[in-house]
Amino acid sequence: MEQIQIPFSIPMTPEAFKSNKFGKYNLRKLIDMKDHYSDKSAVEKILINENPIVYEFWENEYSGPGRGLSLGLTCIHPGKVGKEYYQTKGHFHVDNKGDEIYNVIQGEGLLLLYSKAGKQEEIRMLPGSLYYIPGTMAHRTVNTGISNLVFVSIWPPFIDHDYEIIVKNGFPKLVVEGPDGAILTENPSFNYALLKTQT
Ligand code: S6P
Ligand code: ZN
Repeated sequence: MEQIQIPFSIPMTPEAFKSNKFGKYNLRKLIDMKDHYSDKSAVEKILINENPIVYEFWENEYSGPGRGLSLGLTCIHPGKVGKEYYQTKGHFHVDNKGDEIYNVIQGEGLLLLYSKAGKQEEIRMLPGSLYYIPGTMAHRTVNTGISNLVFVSIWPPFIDHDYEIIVKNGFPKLVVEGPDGAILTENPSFNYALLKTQT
């Protein structure tokens, strides 16, 4: 990929990242996400007729000299699979390395976090707010609104993302539609014992 000239500026919108071919583009459609929803029959039902886009993100990994910063932009589309809202896969940073900053531009959502040591947290995401994610905590974002949830992320370069344990174990909480909007429920398939075998 072409190295971006530094310094630079770019509008914090999916359109700008798309038209500037800024960073590596990643598309996640429902078929890619089928292991990340607890209601498997709801996934299969949708896939009979369509394979909707759940989210897209652009990642610009810093690869220049010295200490740089990597950055990306994520756009989660609005929608649900059964009662569960559209969400990212979620990941750990390998070796618990590298904290991260999220800055929400548009939409509303929830940031789900947990650590292998048993700490967990769920934080509301709103435009104009900034979120500090410790490198020890897995993070997933959920779009609980009716428009795109768009946020910028900034992290130190050379971080590997670990998705494997999330595929097996999910997150401690599910975000589902309640009578008056999104609610958090316990994920019956989540097993802390499985995490104890991980470092
Ligand atoms: C990278 C950062 C984000 C996510 C993006 C997609 O450290 O946390 O750029 O990669 O939001 O989520 P996921 O879980 O599919 O990587
Ligand atoms: Zn991350």
